[in-house]
Amino acid sequence: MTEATAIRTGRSDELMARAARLFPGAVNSPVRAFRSVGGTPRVIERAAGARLWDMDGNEYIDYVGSWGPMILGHAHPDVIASLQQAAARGTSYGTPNPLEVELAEEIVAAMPSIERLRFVNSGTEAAMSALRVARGFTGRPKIIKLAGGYHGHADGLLVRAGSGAGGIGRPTSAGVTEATAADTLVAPYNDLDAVARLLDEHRGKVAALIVEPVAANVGVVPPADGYLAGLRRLTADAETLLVFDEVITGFRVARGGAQALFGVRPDLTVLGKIIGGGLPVGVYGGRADVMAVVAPDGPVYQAGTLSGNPLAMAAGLATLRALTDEAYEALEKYGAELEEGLSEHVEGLRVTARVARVGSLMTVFFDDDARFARFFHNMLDRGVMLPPSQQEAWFISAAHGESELEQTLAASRQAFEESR
Ligand code: KE4
Repeated sequence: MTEATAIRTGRSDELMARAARLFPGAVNSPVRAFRSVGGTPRVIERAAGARLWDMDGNEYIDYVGSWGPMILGHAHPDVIASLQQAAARGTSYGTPNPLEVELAEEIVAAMPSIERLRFVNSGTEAAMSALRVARGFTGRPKIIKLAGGYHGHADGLLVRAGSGAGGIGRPTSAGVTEATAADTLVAPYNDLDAVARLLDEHRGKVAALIVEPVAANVGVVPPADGYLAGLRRLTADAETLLVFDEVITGFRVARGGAQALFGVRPDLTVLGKIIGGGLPVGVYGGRADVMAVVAPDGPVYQAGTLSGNPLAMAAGLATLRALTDEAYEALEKYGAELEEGLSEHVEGLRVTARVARVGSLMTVFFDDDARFARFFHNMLDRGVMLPPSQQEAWFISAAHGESELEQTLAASRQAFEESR
């Protein structure tokens, strides 16, 4: 469907009208609402491989990938089979279970910096818990985050956040008290001097610095050369814990995440998305001496009814086990070819845009949001579903292949022309 031939049966719109009477913004997460691109979100009825189908029967190549988890593509047979087997044994026990142990062992094998970990149910919960652990371990009150970094919606992290929070233009979300925000210090991303100044001004007070080792909630912005190593050095000198938020990059930019790709060992790591294979999951973990403060061993409390849930563990395990070297090679090959094709269109058509990529994470940056919005809808109407925000990354899956590449590049050539 490279011509703009969207089918309208009204089924998607009817569902959205009902949703509007139930959910704020008719959605269960703000960025899905199309607010920064306009128009009405499509209601997706099913997905398989690299594609989605909406309630009106339109087919889309998917670059949202559920915001990261679907690195294998949708409805991967191993994941579905694993989920069916797990579900037949019951959906949740609230007790230790074998799958949580097996998934934890896969994670630790890939990320040796994680010596002990705890499963939770979202990236938000993982980041929030990691910072409570850092404060409990160090006895210090402050944290440093980077402007545009998004680490979920815990109060203290909704300060100069990216993703949907950045888009709403408020430096701090309503409902977050000034007192809470006061313990969150913010430095510009990729600016080591600014971090050094904060650590010096607040000497002995900073429990942790949390960073997305590849910024992906302001679009994709790789770390400057030496930046992550510089953060490692500065935080070690200040006895501040370095927390890598690898909810997006973990098992995405490399099997060992950004910490493997860039060779920097954090004290704590936050994971989510891919390790759950599309089911609710998060992990926080790291140095054994730091994690020793977590209840019931230590005084830092954290708990969760569905933590280590067998279904999420089963989907995560099947996903990590299917992420072979060949899968990573395919992800890199597709990402490189898509980046090259899009860049050729940008240069050939003299479009004011640029392409940024780290592995299978990508963003096309336009010089203004209105142009991005036009590009987004031109692509959507040609059967290519991009993340509906300039702040978000495109997520490529191992299921994206030659036909998706050809269709995406054909659609983008026309979409670039029409968005000028
Ligand atoms: P969740 O609580 O949404 O599982 O994870 C929060 C989170 C933590 N850290 C990073 C680096 C993240 O990107 C996220 C969530 N990512 C957004 C998209 N950029 C999720 C999509 C949404 O909010 O609907």
